[in-house]
Amino acid sequence: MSKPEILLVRPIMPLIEEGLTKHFTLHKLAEVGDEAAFFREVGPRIRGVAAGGAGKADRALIEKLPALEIIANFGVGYDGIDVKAAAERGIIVTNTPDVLTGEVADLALGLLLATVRQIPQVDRYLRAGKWLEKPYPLTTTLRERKIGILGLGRIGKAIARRCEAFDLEIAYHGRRRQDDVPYRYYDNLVDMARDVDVLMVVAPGGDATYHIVNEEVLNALGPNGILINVGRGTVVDEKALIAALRDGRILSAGLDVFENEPHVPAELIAMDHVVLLPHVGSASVYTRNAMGQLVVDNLVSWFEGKGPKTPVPETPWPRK
Ligand code: NAP
Ligand code: 8YV
Repeated sequence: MSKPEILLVRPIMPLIEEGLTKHFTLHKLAEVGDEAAFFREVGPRIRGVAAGGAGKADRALIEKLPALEIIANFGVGYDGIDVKAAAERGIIVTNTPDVLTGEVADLALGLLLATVRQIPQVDRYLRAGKWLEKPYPLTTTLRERKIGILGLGRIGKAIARRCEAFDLEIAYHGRRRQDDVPYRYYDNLVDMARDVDVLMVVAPGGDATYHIVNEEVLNALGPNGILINVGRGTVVDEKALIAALRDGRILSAGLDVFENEPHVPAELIAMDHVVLLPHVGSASVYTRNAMGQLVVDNLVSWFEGKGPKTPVPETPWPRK
């Protein structure tokens, strides 16, 4: 029997490519010259897609693949997949939850500490020889700060556990109260922002969260407030954030994600009171390998008839 045919939307880590090659016939969209001819001739045979990061699977792509059964996303956030278009066709979408939770939570705490104590700025100061002239100015502190977590899911809870060890008072906002957590719930994001002085964003992207951290939320966070975003760039209105940072309406920000990655606004790059990371929350060899293996395992399991390992809630398995 011939191997199932899989489409790689973008170049993907070697571990995934090698893992998939053992089981499937791979087609790489990035290496296709004439895409129209490819979709006409090969498209009808494609049964699986591996996507993630810049490799999006939108409705237009899904519509070109009439035999598509499964889209395996590299990443827990799947805002790059048109999950509605997939669900309408009964196509399963999988993501990579849990295996990256601790790594991203570690990075979130690192970014919080780096932002509060200005660790990258202090490093730059030493390297520039300025310590020889005078000590670095005193910084703000994490002591006595309250943290509000926007998106108390798997990663949000792992961040909260780490914040407990730092003696931070913790609150959260999401669409619903969670009865099994000891933290204060806010059903209104502006109210939470007013009561905390660190807003930690770890919510998914997509239409429902687009720009929910807006000017009103940032003003409520206030002049001592710090915004950390490890969720998705689209959750924060980046223009409003730049204005709030420029005008001193919030103190600073630590950002791992941006609205239009990998493009970061020049205004942010020019600011010395922000810490900017190139979307590295899960970016260790250990964790990226685990994510990659889960992409392979989902596709292999599906085509062995054992169902997907980690389907997203919108395309449950067994189907409802
Ligand atoms: P998760 O377990 O699904 O948690 C997501 C949380 O967001 C849930 O608690 C949910 O609570 C909340 N949420 C969802 N929609 C919301 C809305 N419209 N308004 C307010 N809250 C909302 O996901 P996870 O595994 O923790 O991952 C979270 C996100 O982190 C991913 O989607 C991804 O975007 C991001 N991420 C970033 C990196 C990085 O490298 N920086 C790495 C991994 C993940 P309710 O259901 O109660 O609303
Ligand atoms: C990845 C992420 O860097 O899992 C996610 O949602 O944002 C990160 O772990 C990304 O998805 C892979 O490009």
